[in-house]
Amino acid sequence: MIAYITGATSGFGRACAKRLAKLGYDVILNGRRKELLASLGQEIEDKYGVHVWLANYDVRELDAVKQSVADLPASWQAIDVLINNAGLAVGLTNIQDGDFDDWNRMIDTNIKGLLYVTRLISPLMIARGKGHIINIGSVAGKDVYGGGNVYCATKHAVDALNKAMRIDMLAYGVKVSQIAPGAAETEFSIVRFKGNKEAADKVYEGYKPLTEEDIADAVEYLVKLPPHVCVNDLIITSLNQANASIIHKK
Ligand code: NDP
Ligand code: 8X3
Repeated sequence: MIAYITGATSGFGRACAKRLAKLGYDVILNGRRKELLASLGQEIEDKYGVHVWLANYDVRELDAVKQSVADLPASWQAIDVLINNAGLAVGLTNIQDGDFDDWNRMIDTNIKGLLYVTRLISPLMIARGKGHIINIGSVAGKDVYGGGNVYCATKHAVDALNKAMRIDMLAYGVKVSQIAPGAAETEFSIVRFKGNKEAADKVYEGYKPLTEEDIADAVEYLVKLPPHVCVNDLIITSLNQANASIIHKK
């Protein structure tokens, strides 16, 4: 069994990579930070005794994605699970104050990157008549919140693409599932607030947010389902969060 995880150097991606390795999957790890990728790969090999392939590229770079997939040895092309996880929010401002570069980073990573990887990996699954694509969306793909405009739009796009992929893969035995998490304490807010840890910490004050392990639990549940069962969409929040904009804080 082989799992391909984008954005594996941190947060959900890292936890899912470890969890799938624990379940016996050989893992293909993607991310931009080469050292983190290498150390995670070593840790996984040492701890779980599975094989690891490093796919060190930026999902926004189509040529790099193509090259990396083309470089996969035949034995690594039998991918059973693809987790489209690489993504980010950058900034939290009203549209009229928005930063063009922030918008491009989110759109290029969260939408176009997910499309590039899916376009190149899904034919490998179709050729084998099986596979499972798990898209990491967000509650921000179900609702919007102040200042979240472009990030929310990218996650609404993931929500739409998840539904569309489900239709497109239907005849080929390939499952498509979305996990749409609420607030989880990872590097997400540090990235959103461009390294401002104080602003990032405030997001998680006054309640217990989700953890990366909670999302790994959901992935484990999805990949363990019987072959005839496909969960199409899974919204997961902490006890204190009702939707993208309402969190009950003490
Ligand atoms: P982290 O910031 O902890 O992890 C993001 C991962 O994405 C990192 O491994 C990063 O690796 C990778 N990444 C970012 N840009 C690129 C790129 N251009 N190419 C390749 N990899 C990239 O955040 P999370 O784990 O929280 O986020 C994972 C996903 O979950 C994202 O899609 C996010 O939108 C979504 N999400 C997060 C929620 C949260 O509250 N935390 C809630 C709902 C959804 P590197 O920097 O090494 O490239
Ligand atoms: C990430 C969580 O709170 O920005 O998708 O919607 S949130």
